[in-house]
Amino acid sequence: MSNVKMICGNLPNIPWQDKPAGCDMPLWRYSENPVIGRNPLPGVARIFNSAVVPYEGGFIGVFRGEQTNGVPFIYLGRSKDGIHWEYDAEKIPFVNEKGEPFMPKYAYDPRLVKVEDTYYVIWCQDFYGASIGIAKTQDFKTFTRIENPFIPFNRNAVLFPRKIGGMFTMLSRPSDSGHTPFGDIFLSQSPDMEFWGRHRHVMSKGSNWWESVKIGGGAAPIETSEGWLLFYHGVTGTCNGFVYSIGGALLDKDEPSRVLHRCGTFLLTPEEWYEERGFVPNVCFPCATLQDEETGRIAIYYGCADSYVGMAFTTVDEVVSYIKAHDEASEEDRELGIR
Ligand code: BMA
Repeated sequence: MSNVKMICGNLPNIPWQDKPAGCDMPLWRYSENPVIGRNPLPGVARIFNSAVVPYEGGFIGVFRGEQTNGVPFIYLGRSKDGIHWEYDAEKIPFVNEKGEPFMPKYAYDPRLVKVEDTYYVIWCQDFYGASIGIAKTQDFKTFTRIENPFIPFNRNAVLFPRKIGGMFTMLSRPSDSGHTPFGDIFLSQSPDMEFWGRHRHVMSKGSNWWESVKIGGGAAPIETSEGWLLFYHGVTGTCNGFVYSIGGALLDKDEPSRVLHRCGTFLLTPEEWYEERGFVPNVCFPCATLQDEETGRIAIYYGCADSYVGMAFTTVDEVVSYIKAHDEASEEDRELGIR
């Protein structure tokens, strides 16, 4: 039993490995990483930055597949254990509300979040500039696109797993047309997943060096007795390019644009060959977690070097106490975020 309670239901078959002896960080990597290697299916050179949920006693996921023509798209995968995956050969066939084919030009960095009885796939796509696309499904057979939530430019949209104050709630990072040289996390709400407003600022790119260039939502926040636990990515710039690390924060339960605690150090940063070496070196990009209320276990899925998928583990007690012990939330982070 954990001291900090997650409100997420039990998942006894969560993928899991105990913390190795000698590890003094709050997250530890799966010893068999990466769990998805190169050329995972015909026509797809790399899978990374992908999201999974429990489904029908096993797991299902939406995977960023970089096709051999270089264009990213989203593929559906299924797994019995959350570690070994089988993919549909074809891209997810998105349709519009009339049931007609409606494919984005490209789609990347998908998240997958269940709210009430519906699963939402959220991704980055072209909407006369980079922005966010969303589709809903209840059976993982029909994926119906709904209205794009934001005008360009925007990235890293992450939906909360339940309505807050009766509203769907989403994090995102307004951005520019390129490889954004700036970026804070904002929050928006909607009564119906169509009209988005009540925009709030959540967190600024850090004064901490490891996240000094930009930050972006990662996995769907996990509801805990200490607030919403958010794993996000923080980016720094070096003379050899960006470095993406995983950070952690706790957001207020009822007003999640207020940051309660924000870890001043990264939770995980590129160290292993599959994180440091690849199509884009030095990238750890979290997109999903699985969690088990009973044991407090959390499994994190993260993209590695834009080439692989890796997994890392922690417990809610361990990560929450680490975030609190290294809390460096600023006054601005703690505000409601409206001016
Ligand atoms: C970001 C996104 C991610 C990618 C990262 C590193 O802007 O495009 O998909 O993992 O850059 O290349």
